[in-house]
Amino acid sequence: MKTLSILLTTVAGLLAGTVESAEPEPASPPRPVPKPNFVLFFVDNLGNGDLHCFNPAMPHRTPNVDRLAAEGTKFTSFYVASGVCTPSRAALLTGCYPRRVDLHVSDSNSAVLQPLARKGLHPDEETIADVLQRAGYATGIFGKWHLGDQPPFLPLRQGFQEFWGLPYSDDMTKDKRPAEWPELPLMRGDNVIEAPPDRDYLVQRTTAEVIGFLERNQSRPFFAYIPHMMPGSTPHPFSSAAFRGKSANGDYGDSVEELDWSTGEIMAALKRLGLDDRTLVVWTSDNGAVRRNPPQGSGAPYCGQGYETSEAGMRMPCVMRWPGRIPAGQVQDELCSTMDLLPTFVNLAGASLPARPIDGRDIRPILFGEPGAKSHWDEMGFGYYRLEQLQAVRAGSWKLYLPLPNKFTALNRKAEPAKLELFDVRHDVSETREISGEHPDVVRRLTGLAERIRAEIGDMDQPGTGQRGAGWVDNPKPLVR
Ligand SMILES: [Ca+2]
Repeated sequence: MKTLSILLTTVAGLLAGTVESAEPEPASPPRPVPKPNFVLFFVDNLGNGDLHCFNPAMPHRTPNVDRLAAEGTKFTSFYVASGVCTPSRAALLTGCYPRRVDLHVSDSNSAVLQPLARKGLHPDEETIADVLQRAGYATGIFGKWHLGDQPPFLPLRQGFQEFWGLPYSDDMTKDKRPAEWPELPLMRGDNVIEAPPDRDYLVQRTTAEVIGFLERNQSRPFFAYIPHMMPGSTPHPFSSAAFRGKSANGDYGDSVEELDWSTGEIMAALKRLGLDDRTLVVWTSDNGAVRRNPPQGSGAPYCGQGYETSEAGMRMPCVMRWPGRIPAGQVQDELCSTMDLLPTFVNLAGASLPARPIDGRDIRPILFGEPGAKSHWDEMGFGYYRLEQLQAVRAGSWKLYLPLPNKFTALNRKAEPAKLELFDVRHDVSETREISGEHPDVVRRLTGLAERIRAEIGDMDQPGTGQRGAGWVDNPKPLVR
């Protein structure tokens, strides 16, 4: 009876609507935008100059990433939160400075976690996978984890429903420390399935695993995190037989060309499944290309190399594609960071932010190219850390290198005095003109921002008020005997 009466009322309302056509139509509420899928490529040790779309002079070829850039937006002031693997990955997944979650240094005070580290990302930290899984997403990681290899720290404890890949870097092999380290473990879920795997085929197999995940989850929203293991940390990056010797840039170029192939295969799978227009694809790297002699990767046009707080170390090539939402063929130079992805994905997915403070902010207006969209980092300052040391800060166009009596110039904490320097890294991207003398007001403002970051996140021996602890275990055990 109740149903009938509602129906009658509705019919009456509709009839009334047709007669009163002179009345303006009530504004219909905005149609809810369907939740996008997220596909996040996070390759290892690849510099800004290593993609043709960011550096046409690079001899190896990247047509598939170039196509993503043509169909999406290139981000030219996109930063990772550290120049090395573990802290950079911690920041990406938690939206926090590495030092906030205590992964800026390892258990042995070195730059990255090594096999059997006692430390890992605290299981209580909420990752992108945690927040998206709670919002109904399927979550999978395919590639390199590197946030702790002990059972409480593995990906399935951090919001991922599926894991295929390595718990740490592919160069952490038994031969380096035969008495302590196990054979390189390839894992599915919590289990080691091979040790050691043939590293030539890691990119190919990762690609197949990703495509299987997309096919299995095509009818629900998903988050595919693809931290490819290449080009990685060895002087001779690996690639499969189909790519070996095919590039004009040696082993390094071969491996980048295979990463590009992988991108093309995954995009083709999204198209085949009819998902590519409802998928936000992000393609970037965990830190800049490292120094090799002769040189391999490139940070062009920036100064420096991977592992540092230089622009080449932390300013990454980044492409984002989402047809109809992210403008095609555009270049976006607002300052963004991997730390912004978590809160941005949260809002796109209708998910909830982590309970504890994070450093990134929702950058949807920047992604969508809205006129006048500004970076929150311009107000807060973006801090460049190396190990436990705050070395520089950027806001707007300006990058201030802090005056430091003992600036770490290497990962082993070799240090030397460094003077204050100011560069306009938006217009002078190669940092050719030091201009602190011309802009004392800018120096003062950025110095103040550095003090705020230092107070909250910490610096050297000074703890920050916002720091939280990492996870620890007492008796780490090898994943394979
Ligand atoms: Ca790395």
